[in-house]
Amino acid sequence: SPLPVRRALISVSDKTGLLDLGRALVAHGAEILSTGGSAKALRDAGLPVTEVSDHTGFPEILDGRVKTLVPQIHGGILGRRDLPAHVAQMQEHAIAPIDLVAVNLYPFEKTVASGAGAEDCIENIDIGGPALIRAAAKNHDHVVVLTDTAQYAGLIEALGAGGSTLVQRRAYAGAAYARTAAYDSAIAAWFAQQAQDVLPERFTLAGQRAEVLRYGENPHQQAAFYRDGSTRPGVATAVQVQGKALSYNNINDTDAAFEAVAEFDKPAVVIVKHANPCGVAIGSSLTEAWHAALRCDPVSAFGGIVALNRTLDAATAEQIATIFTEVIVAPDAEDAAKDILARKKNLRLLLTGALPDPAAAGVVVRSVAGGFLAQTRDNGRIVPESLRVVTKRAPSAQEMEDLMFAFRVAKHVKSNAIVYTKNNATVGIGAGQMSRVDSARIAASKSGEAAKAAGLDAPLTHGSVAASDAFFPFADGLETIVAAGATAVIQPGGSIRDDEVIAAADAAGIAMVFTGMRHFRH
Ligand code: 93A
Repeated sequence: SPLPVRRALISVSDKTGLLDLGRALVAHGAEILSTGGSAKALRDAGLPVTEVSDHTGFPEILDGRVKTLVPQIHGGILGRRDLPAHVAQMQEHAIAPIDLVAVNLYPFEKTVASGAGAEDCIENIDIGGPALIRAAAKNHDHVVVLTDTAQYAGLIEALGAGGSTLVQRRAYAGAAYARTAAYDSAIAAWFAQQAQDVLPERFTLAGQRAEVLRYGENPHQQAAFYRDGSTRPGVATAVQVQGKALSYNNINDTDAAFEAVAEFDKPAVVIVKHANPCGVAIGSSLTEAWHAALRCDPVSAFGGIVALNRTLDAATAEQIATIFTEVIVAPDAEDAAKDILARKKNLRLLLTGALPDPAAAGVVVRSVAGGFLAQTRDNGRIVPESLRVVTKRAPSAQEMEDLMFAFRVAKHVKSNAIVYTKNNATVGIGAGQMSRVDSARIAASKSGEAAKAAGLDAPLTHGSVAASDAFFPFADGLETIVAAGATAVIQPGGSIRDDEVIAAADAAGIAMVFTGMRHFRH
């Protein structure tokens, strides 16, 4: 017979669907117990809720590390309602039965994916959540366990029919153990990766000379290209289909362009000059992305490196061939595209076979006088969940998407980097300036030039969003962006003058989010 819910425990990090679930439980007469953040969200929506700490008489302690790890809670979940001894013990210890547990865990996987530091990752290892889930799943004869927001609708429907069925509870219990197993294996994988000594005490650079280059950055410098055996798809492993030999600068720029374009899932084009993007766009097709990327700064794009994240098609090849381009790099190219480019004898076409994984770990090295610096690759990637809105106005869904794009581009622009984007394309890029406010100004004025070239009167930055690769030390950089007409800004935050910068954003009525992650690139 269907099992009703008299008492439910809700403790969720992902609050999606929380209120719907809460309302349905209350409507069917259930008492809701809940932890800090979840309880607040329910209470704010006007739903009656009892804090777990009030229920147990034991406060949340150790910064929330111990919230639900108490006998009143675990006894309430694990007690067998069909065993008189269990029922008696629960009564003796004033343990009230809990019939439903809805938990989703601290976002460990997302925290790792965002490139957060070890301390942050460890703090996001949920202990109480898996314990609740495993307890409820074990006692699924008497308790429903929900571990996925997608399960709420099914449970709400069941409540309407008098309660959950055993078949349903078993299915949820199985899903619960699958979830905690996946969660723990993600944690184990993270530890395994941490344990690798990527920067050993003795570091030997080894490579095979693949090519003696005509010269280095300048004609009076000698140069050679070495491969280190890495299989990462990119300039070192690519097949050159046609064109002159690559130069030192070509290789460096191609690497920058291809690493940048691999960041995007949608069809994307990155045009690079002197190791900086001068146009980046995503679109529904490569042709669309190409035109949008070119519009950003057509003057600089002359003699540039073009990277694409899809098989190069004939239509796009035809368009790229209309302007002078040094290198085109893509995972692959259609035969018809190759035929079109074959007419341009000097143009190099590089095919890599695949895209590199931007999130993959790796080590990058650069030399200084008397030694070299090594660091792990900047594989940090922000995710929407890691962003914090700091202004009175929150970005719209569209602005949020644009901000994510802009920040991802900024990661590949030399510091100080300011990137304005609009409609999934950069409209102004300020790179490599010694002051952030100069980068903001240059990017805005470049955008004005691009607008003029396109025959438009309004600067393309009007109604754009802007990304900064690092925090604004003063409000002036932010004010420059506001003056350029941007409506939303994304930046790491963390300046001692964040308050001033936020106040300037609020005064202008724009939205701003903090990423908590910096993307310096020097
Ligand atoms: O820090 S914990 O491991 N210790 C606990 O006792 C505990 N109880 C629930 N994490 C714990 N939780 C987790 O808190 C849940 O799994 C859920 O992800 C989160 C909900 O917290 P809040 O309701 O305060 O937002």
